[in-house]
Amino acid sequence: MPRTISHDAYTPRPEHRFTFGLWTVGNPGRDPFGDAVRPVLSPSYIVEKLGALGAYGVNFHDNDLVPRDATAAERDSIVREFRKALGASGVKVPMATTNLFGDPVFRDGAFTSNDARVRRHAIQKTMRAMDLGKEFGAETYVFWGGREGTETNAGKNVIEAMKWFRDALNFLCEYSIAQGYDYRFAIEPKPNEPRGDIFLPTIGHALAFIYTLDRPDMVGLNPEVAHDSISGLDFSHGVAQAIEANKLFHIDLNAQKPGRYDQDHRFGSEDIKQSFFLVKLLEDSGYEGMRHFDSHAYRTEDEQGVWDFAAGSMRTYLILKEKVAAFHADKEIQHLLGELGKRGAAPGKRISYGKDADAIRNETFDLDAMRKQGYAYERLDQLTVELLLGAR
Ligand code: GLT
Ligand code: MN
Ligand code: MN
Repeated sequence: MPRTISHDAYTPRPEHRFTFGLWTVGNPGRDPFGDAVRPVLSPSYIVEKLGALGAYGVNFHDNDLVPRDATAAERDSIVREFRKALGASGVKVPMATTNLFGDPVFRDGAFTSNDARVRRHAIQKTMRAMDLGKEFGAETYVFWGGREGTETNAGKNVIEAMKWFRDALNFLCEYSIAQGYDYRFAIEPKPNEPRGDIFLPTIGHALAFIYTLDRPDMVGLNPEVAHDSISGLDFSHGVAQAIEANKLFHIDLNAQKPGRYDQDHRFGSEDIKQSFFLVKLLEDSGYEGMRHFDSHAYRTEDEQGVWDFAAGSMRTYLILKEKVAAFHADKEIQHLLGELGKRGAAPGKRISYGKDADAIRNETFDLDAMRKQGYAYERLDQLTVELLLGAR
């Protein structure tokens, strides 16, 4: 029986900036070991359903919308129909991207394939996909280099590959400017899968690479929860570093158990505390970008399970957002944070050589007292856990 949409404090609305990919809710459940378990949903139907659930937008790869072998006439009619569905539902297209991983031609990578013709084809495909995204007003353009990598280092010169990757992004930045597209490019790091090892595997690798580009200002990051969690990293640390560098252009939310394949589970379904600290970081930092759910329903599910998954992703985010407000309103938590704040502020929160050189050179420290004092993190963490468990 279809569930009715509940209207309460956790009802998603477009202003919450929740988005899904056509490939996420449209995921038919195919995996390396088994066939699809759900029928393919049309882009227009997906848009209608997402609009009804309160999502802000929908994102796509070129081939999620226009199949690889579509004729020009087919492309036009698909575009027309999709535009109609967007208009009727009010759903926006804030982000677009290119499928540079599905076609066998990309088996050795796209921008970093050892075959120069493949590299040029990847650039052409991306130019056309950028055109398509712009037809729907996309502002962010994601680069997930799923096939950029290796299984063996015997056949690839990674130093050369980095240069090819850079050339491609420089080229496409110029294309965006020349066309007046004004895209913001967002690189999405991932350590592995589908390649044995993927280039630019972490937020840090990607960040360093961005500053070697011709136009670093145009390029930022699209980090994904699952991709850092696969490697056992603390995702919110990477996101914080990206925010501090003004490079958080987009974010992919989902859930993942460390050390496994890329699970792309419903946001909040695995590590609640990590998810809470992530929502807290996004909300407290004033991040204004999209909250994109790059995840899909369990393979066990039928279509109803897909919409339960989508509604649940947004609902959990809003519940955690409320918990963030409760954290800020909790007197004991705030008292402990206040004490920490005092310690951090005296005798000066930030130092500089010009202002502090003499003072620090000659400062006398009460090391005995400093060595003895704890930080009360046990109590703070317990209070956080109690708050999340509903015991506060
Ligand atoms: C693919 C991948 C994701 C990327 C998408 C964008 S495609 O589903 O697993 O992490 O964000 O290309
Ligand atoms: Mn993923
Ligand atoms: Mn992703």
